Amino acid sequence: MKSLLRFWIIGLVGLASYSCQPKEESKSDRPNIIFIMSDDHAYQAISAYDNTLIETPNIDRIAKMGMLFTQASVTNSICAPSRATILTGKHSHLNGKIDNHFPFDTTNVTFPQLMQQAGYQTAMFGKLHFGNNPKGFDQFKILPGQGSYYNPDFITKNEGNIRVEGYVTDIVTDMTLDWLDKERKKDQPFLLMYLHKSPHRPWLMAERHMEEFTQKTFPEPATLFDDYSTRPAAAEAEMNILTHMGWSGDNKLRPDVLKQLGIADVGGYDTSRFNGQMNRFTPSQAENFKKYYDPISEEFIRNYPNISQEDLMRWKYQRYMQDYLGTIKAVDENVGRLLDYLEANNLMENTIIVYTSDQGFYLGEHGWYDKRFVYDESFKTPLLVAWPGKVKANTKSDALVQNLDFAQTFLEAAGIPAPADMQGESLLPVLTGNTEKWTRDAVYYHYYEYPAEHMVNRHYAIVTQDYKLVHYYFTQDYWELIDRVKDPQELKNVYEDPAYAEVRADLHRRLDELRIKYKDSNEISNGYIDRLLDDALEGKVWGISKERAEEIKSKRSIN
Ligand code: SGN
Ligand code: CA
Repeated sequence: MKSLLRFWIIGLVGLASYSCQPKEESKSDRPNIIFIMSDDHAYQAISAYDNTLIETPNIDRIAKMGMLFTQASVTNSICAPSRATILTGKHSHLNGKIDNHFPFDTTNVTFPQLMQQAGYQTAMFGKLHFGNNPKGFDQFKILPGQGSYYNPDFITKNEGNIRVEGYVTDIVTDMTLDWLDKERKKDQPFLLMYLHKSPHRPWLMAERHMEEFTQKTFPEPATLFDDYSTRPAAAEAEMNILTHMGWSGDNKLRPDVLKQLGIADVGGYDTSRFNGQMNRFTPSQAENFKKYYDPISEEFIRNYPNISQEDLMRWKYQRYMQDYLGTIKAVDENVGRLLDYLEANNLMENTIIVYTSDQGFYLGEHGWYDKRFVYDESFKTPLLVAWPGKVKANTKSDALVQNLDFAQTFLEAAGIPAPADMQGESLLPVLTGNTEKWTRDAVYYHYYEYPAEHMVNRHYAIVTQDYKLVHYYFTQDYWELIDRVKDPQELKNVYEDPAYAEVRADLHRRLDELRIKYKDSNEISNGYIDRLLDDALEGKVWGISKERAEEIKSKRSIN
C-alpha cells in the first residue's frame, strides 16, 4: 500500500513538473555561459572603468547590459595560476599551480568537467598556458604556451597542430564564431571560453591599427617616477619601463639602430626575440610593420643624443602605451563581433557573458609594466557581467569578488552542485541584487613566482575595502601596511606608524583567520618554497641565470 502511494505521489509530481516544464525547455532554461578573458588587460584600459587612455565601446556594451565590478581581484596575479584558480575554484596552494613554470596538475576537478558531465556542450579557444591540454572540453583550439601574435600555431582537439595565417585576436574570434555557427548543438546549453592572447607582451598590434596607434600620445600616470621608498620589494622588482623594458623587442627599435647608438638591449624581450618575431611575419606583414615602425627608429636616432633620462622614460612609456593599447583595439572590435553574432542569433537572452582578464597590469603606475604585486593595478582585474533579465543593466558593484568565485558562480547558475572543497562563493547574490546574502569583507592573496623574470618577491596579504596588510618573505622579510583610502596610489608603507597600531593588530588577526579558512600555512608554502629556485639553479627558469640563482639561494630564508 505504502509503495503504491509513493508511486502515485511520484507520478503526480512528475506529471506536474512535466506540464509546467516540457523537457526541452528545462534544458534550455539553463543559461549558456560565455567566458571572455584577455591576457594582462588592465582595467585602466577599458573605458567603462576609465576613458583616459582608450575607448572600448564593445567591451563597455557588456557593462551597459549588466554589472561592472570595481573591486574584482585575483588570488595570485600571474597568468596560469589565475587560470587554474578560475577552473578549480581553489587557491593556488591547494590546486598546486602556484606559478607559470610547472605544469597544471590535471587530476584537479575543474568546473568545465562538471558542466560537461551535466550536459553542457563545452569549447575553449585561445590562450590557456597550462603546459597541457584542458580536460572537460568537447572542442578546443589553444595556443601553445604564450602563443604568437602573427600567424599563430594552435594545438587542437581534432586536427592536431595547425598554423593559421593572420592576426591572433581575429583568428581566435573566427574560431569562436565558427564553433557557435557550425558546431553548437541547439538542444544543449553551452560553456564557451574565449581567451585572448592580447594585450600580453610583446604588444604587437594588428596591421590595421598601426597607423593610428603609432601616432598617439597618452597622459602619464602620476606615479611614473615612483622612487619605491618605504617598499623594498617594489625597489627590487625588475619591471621598470626605463630600466627593464626591452629597447627592441618591447619598444620596437630596430636592432641596427641600437648598435649604431651604442645602446645595450635589456630585458627578457630583447633583440633576438625581436628578430624571431620579424621572421614570423609574412613578407607583406613585415613590410607593413616597417612602414610604421621604421620612422620611429629614424626619429629616435635624431633625438637620442640630447635626451635626458626622464625624457627617455617618457618616450618609452609612450611607445609602450601605443603598442599595448593598439592590441586592445583589436580585442574590443572582436568582442563587438561576438556580441553582434549573439544578438543576431537570439542568443543574448539566456546567456551569461563575462569579460575579465587573468589579472590586471601596470600601465606606467610605479614606473612599471607587468603585474604580480598585490598593488591595485595588478591585484584588481576587470570584471563585467551581463545576463539580460537576471542582472540589472548599467549597475556597479564594489563587492570584494575574486577569480576564485567563477567556478561556483557558473555551477550555481547551471544548477550543478559545487564540490565541497571549492573555496569561492557564487556571485549570483551580488549579480541579482540580493546583496544581503553577500558578507565577504576581506580577501586573501598569495604570490609565489620568485626567483623569476621581474623579480617580484613572494608575498601573501589580506585586502579589505580600506587596507592591505602584506608579508614579503623568501629573500626579504618584512610587512607592508597600505591605507587604501588615504593613499590610493599605494606609495606609503605605514606598518610602523603608531597611528595604525590598532588597525595593524586587527588585520594580523584577520589575516591569520583567513589563512586558516583557506587552508594556507607556512608549512604549505615551505613545501613549495624551493621548487622554482632548484630549477633556477639548474638554469631552467627563464630570465634567471645559474649565477643569479646561487646568489638568491644565499639570501633566502624560510618565512
Ligand atoms: C613572459 C614575459 C613576462 C611576463 C611573463 C608572464 N616576458 O615571460 O614579461 O611577466 O610572460 O606573463 S617575455 O619576454 O617573454 O614577453 S603571463 O601573463 O603569462 O603570466
Ligand atoms: Ca596574464
